Amino acid sequence: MSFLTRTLVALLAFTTLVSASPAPSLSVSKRDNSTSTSNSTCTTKTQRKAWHKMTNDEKQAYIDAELCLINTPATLGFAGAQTKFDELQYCHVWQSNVIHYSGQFLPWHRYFMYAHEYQLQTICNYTGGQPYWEEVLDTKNNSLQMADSPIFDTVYGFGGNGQGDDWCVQDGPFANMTNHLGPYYEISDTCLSRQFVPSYFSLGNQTYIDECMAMDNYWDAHWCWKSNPHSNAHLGVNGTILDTVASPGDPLFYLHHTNLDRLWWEWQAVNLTARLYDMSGGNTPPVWWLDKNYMKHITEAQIEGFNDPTNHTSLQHNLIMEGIVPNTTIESVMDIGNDLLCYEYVY
Ligand SMILES: [Cu+2]
Repeated sequence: MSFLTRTLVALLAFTTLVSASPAPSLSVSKRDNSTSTSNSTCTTKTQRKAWHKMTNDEKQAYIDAELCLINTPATLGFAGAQTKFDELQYCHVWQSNVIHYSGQFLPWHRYFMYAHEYQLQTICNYTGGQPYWEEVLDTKNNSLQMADSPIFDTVYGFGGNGQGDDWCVQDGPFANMTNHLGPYYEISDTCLSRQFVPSYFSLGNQTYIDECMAMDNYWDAHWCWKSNPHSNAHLGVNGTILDTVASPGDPLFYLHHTNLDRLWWEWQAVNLTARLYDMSGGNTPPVWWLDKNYMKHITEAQIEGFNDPTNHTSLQHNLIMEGIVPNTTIESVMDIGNDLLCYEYVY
């Protein structure tokens, strides 16, 4: 597949999500400012901050830790994975056919962000929390201010747009980095690429966030979150992060999905009684969707690994992390303030 073909395939996949977005609702729930959680004994929570509001020292510490993961040799023996950063990407590659278009979409990615944060802390001595990219700050008045975002700073950010025929990123801390996995399931060396499409970035604006906040059950909310607020950075940044299988090859992936996690948590926090453990959805995406995204068909072993016997996603559903962190259930990641996750979002 050529770069252009891959881009078109991925574009088609995300565009489907966008067009499948539910109709806007008129009522908007107010967010409960309390971030209190139930059954929690964790006391010192990891603080997750917006990149826009971090100090330069905090940003530098995160960038250094991410570069450390990128430069630390792999240990788990995954095919093609040369570094600890690659191992995380490998985990997403091989789970990609069950973690999108399914009930576990939000909880799996929540736990994946935790796994990344945990590795930064335990392997690379990072003492902060996983930052998030508060994308709505870059979409004021529905017009794109993406290129001006501090997220793309060439010193205290992730570098800017790609350049040249292959749209390789050539500035910033991750300039000329090599991905060893992808595109899709391939094992090959490629550059980190970005090819901004400014018009898509407005999908992260407040209108679309309000639309999702107005949903009153997990299925509707999850479908809404994964549509516009989720698609915005994948489509708008484009390149590596648009690859539905190998997207964690762009370090920005972790800031984008942590923002999505924050939005889901905000939605949960509006009504913890009803939403803290609200879960639903199917365990497996439709075959036509897998085919359209060039994803592998789901195996019996994968289905057995769910430990969730019907095709209705339950709290007992297993989240598979390939040994990077122990597998756990959806139930154990529903509350971000519990003993396992023990983090909070700082505004
Ligand atoms: Cu994903």
